[in-house]
Amino acid sequence: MINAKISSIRAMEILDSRGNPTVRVFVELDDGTSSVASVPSGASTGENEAIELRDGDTSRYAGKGVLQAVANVNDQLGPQLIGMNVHQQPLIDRAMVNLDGTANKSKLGANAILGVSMAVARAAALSSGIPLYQYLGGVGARRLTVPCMNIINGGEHADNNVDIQEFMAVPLGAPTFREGLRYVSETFHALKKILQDRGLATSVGDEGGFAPNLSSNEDAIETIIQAIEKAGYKPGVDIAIAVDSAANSFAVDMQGSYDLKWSGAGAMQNDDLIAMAEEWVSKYPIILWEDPLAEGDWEGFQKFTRRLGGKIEVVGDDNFVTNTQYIHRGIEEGTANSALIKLNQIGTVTEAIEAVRMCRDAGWRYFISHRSGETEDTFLADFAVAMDGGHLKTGSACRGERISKYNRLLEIEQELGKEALYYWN
Ligand code: 2PG
Ligand code: MG
Repeated sequence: MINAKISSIRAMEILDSRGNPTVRVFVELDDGTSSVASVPSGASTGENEAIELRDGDTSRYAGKGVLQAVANVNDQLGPQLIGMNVHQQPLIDRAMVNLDGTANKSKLGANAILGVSMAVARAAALSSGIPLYQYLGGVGARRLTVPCMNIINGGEHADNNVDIQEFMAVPLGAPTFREGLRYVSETFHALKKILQDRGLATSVGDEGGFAPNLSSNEDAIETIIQAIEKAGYKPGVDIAIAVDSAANSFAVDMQGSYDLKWSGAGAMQNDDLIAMAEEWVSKYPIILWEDPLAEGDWEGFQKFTRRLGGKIEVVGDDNFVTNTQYIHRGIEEGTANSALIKLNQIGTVTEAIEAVRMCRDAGWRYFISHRSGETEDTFLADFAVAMDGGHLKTGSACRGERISKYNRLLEIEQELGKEALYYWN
């Protein structure tokens, strides 16, 4: 119904994929529609992310409880929003931002605010009788996303000796999303076999990628290339590679000094990391590199982009934190040519859309992303199609909280039928 009004907003504490508490929000409308949304949570976070409110009460979940955030939804956000037209997403999100009143949502919590924001968007879509991707993206939203599947995990997401956090297989040569997902899932299984044959661990990290101890960071790339071939695909043609260094996690001072501590490669300056990346990009079919340097190393990032930005997508995550203030600086300074988009880094659906708009207007790309701590909520899949960016990362072909997004994308593609688009650009 076009004028449906919010009649109830309630929250509860649930668990995320790491077994840590997170917020789930239920919204009801006066036309009988009800919706639910759950909030993700990161591990390798940027300094300027919107604040995830945690109770700090060490007698529960080692201080990670979210009962205060839940109470903030029930007692503060809900009462403020009841009676509002559910279709006025920007107005609703603005009202929450104003009620919080801080620059980083630290008073009410970005987890509280985002839960409401997502549940409101979903309720509006349900009430209108149109799919969420179309509600958020309009009737032209029909481009599926290339799934950048994170098949080797390292850094803060695993307990192995790999410094680089994510190595992703990117099925850019597939004709459809469904086929792309098959290409990289088969590669994931081929990789498992290769690791088994080498006597390496096939246990997985937080995002479902394997987390073996390897002889070096580069070994991860070479092993993935073997897996692509073993699965019957051509590296660089059918499947390319994307990397997220999450360099904050091995930065010494955030200003250009690094210590590749897990692999034992040791101290490096930003120039060394850039030289390493240049060598890899010349040798391997790498098409995207996220957070090659730490969030405070703006100069290093700029140098990296000058050297490699013409060849690959250079994505800022921890430095931009889905915040137009920092993305704007990045655009001005040529820090990157793409921004990672994570809903909970900024805390409302409207502001995440603003970040996407800023990227588009600047001729940048944007890369839609899950968090390492996720739930079974599939909001991200619809959001990615709505934003029309063409690629997303949502983990490996393993772990239900990752698969739920892939399965939702399969549904969307099926629903769109012949009108579905799929391509890398
Ligand atoms: C990242 C993310 C998601 P986290 O660094 O890009 O893959 O990890 O959610 O731990 O910040
Ligand atoms: Mg990242």
